Amino acid sequence: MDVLLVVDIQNDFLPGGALGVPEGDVVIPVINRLMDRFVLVLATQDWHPANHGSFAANHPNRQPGEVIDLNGIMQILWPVHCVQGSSGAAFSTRLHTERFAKVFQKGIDPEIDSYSSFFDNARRRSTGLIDYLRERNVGELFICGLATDYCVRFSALDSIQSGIRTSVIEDACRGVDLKPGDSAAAITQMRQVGVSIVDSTEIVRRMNHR
Ligand code: VGL
Ligand code: ZN
Repeated sequence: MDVLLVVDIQNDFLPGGALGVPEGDVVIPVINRLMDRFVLVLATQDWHPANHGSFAANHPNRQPGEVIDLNGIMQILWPVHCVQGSSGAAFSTRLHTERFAKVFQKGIDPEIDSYSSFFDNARRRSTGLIDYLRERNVGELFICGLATDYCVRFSALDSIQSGIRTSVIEDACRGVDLKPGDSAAAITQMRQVGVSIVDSTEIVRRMNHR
């Protein structure tokens, strides 16, 4: 079975949000259209406690964008975002969330960040997504959402590494681009390890002909 994974379409990642991704909102109608084409749609939600170690505000004299060592792992510091239960952590109301069969939350442990939908950044704790996909005999995983250079990228890399056929729907993703070109580099890296980079129109067309 083909599965669509919708990554982090939360208010804080949309323009005007705490960690607003440029043009992040334009992917919402694209994703709504895509969801019509999949029998199984899954989602992820960045879901941090207020004391999360990835927040610059939780480290004295640190600013967003700076890099620190967080329990042995390189950590980019972010503005406070996606705090559990806050409106910023909620999915956009424009998104057809009623199509989500299950939501996998990540970034819950204050000691470690989790960009990937599968594992935390130290690959210690699983979100349960890999078992869920294997139990349902996933054929191919199609990934879309925010942000291309973080959660989409690390999810696609873990998916491929787990032996799952993986596509990233490029026009249904947008990146943070902390450094200009980060998203383009992420696309190149994903392609190099065997991720198919596809366009939503291609998917919608392909599925129409089955
Ligand atoms: C993300 C930065 C921090 C993402 C999450 O969803 O790509 N980026 N937390
Ligand atoms: Zn986060």
